[in-house]
Amino acid sequence: MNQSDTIVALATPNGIGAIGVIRLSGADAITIAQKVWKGKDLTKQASHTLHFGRIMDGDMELDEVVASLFVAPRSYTRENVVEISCHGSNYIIESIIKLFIKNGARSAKAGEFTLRAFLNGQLDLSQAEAVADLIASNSKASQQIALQQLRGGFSSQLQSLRDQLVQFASLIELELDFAEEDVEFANRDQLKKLIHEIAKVIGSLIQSFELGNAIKNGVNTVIAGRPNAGKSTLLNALLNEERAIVSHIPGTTRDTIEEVLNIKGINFRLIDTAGIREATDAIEQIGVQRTMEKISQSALLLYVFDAEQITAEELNSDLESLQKPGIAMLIVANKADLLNDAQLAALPQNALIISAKEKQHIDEVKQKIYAAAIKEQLTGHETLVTNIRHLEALQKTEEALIRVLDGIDTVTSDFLSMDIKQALHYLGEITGAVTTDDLLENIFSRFCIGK
Ligand SMILES: Nc1nc2c(ncn2[C@@H]2O[C@H](COP(=O)(O)OP(=O)(O)OP(=O)(O)O)[C@@H](O)[C@H]2O)c(=O)[nH]1
Ligand SMILES: [Mg+2]
Repeated sequence: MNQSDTIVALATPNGIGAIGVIRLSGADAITIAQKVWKGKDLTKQASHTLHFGRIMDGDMELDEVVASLFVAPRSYTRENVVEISCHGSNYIIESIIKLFIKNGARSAKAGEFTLRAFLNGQLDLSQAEAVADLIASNSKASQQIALQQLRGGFSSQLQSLRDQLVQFASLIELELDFAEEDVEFANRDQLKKLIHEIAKVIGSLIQSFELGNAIKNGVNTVIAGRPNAGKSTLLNALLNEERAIVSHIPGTTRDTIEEVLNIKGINFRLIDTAGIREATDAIEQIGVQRTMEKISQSALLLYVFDAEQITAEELNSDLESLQKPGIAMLIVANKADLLNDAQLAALPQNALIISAKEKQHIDEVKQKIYAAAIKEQLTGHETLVTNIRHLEALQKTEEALIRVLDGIDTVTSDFLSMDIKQALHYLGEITGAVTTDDLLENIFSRFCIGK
């Protein structure tokens, strides 16, 4: 990717809208815009100003537009940037982009504006990734953590740890130069203390991934149980919408049904499933298989049973067979409206007693769902790791730190130096202090064009 080109792309979504915004960035952005511009001379205007004018293809007027001017380095990419707000017709947008290309710009690749912002020092890598997360955020909580990461909460924390470690690395390097004399510039006790400190931060960041991932990607929540337990009725009650077919015939739901439910800013992907039993036909059998697959891919299982019909043996055998490590289970006793007091008293202590049909205690189910996934109070300001790439780099950093600690009193400076460098390398991968072309390509190709 050539950094000196001036690039152009539509920054707003494809399709018809009231306006479309076309973004030009690069050394020649303003002069290229000026070539097709009828209005005040854009090359003579101050940064951060708006100008009304016309885009001309030769003598032909294409549109009346507003140009926003950002003069380097005071722009998102730190290059000259012109944003043209035109009328949102596909024809106009395409014609203007073509015109800019004819006059010396080239089409931007996915994420190229943000890549430039990163390469020009406007954002570090984890902040650049936060831009993509922010664009993709679809709930309050996911928007909040993306924003937190964009503000640099995550990277500044890592950066200061890394800086301290760099100091030690250089002292140890110095020892290498004096290898003959057996001197120790880097105080080993201080180094140990620092490594412990860093390892603690890294450890808690690694732990935060579970929650971070839940917030960013939603929590898979399966509703499962025997046929006719009222699973689909519960799904509908939770969504407050007649989404799934409900009937008195056991085996009504055959395929899985997925819908997103937002509880207090977190997205839960509710999955209603085919009732589990010895299937009576091939299609139902596939349905039951799917149920089992969905359960194994979930973070949370709502086990629903018909409190009027089920026997104690059936209940115990269900609970035993469905309990899986790593999957939280909520036990929901349904059809409470059909039970007398004695029957109610006989239900398991830990069961949530509800009537899906009468919409009784549905809010309690929601609260329990939320509490099962989100264990601590969210303030919106916590540093949470949401990105698999970061998680992997953190895990590798942790491994390298453990090697440093293991060897600190026994190995020679050169080995110690190697392990510290490894830790630095992986820490640097998160913020972008260490990058490779592959890594950048991988990250930015996932962005949308125009960002
Ligand atoms: N009385 C009463 N009936 C309920 C309740 N919940 C569901 N039902 C009834 O139980 C029957 C089965 O409900 P569904 O929601 O289709 O059950 P399901 O678990 O999805 O069943 P399958 O899809 O066949 O596995 C329907 O006739 C519902 O009206 C409840 O809380 N009280
Ligand atoms: Mg059903």
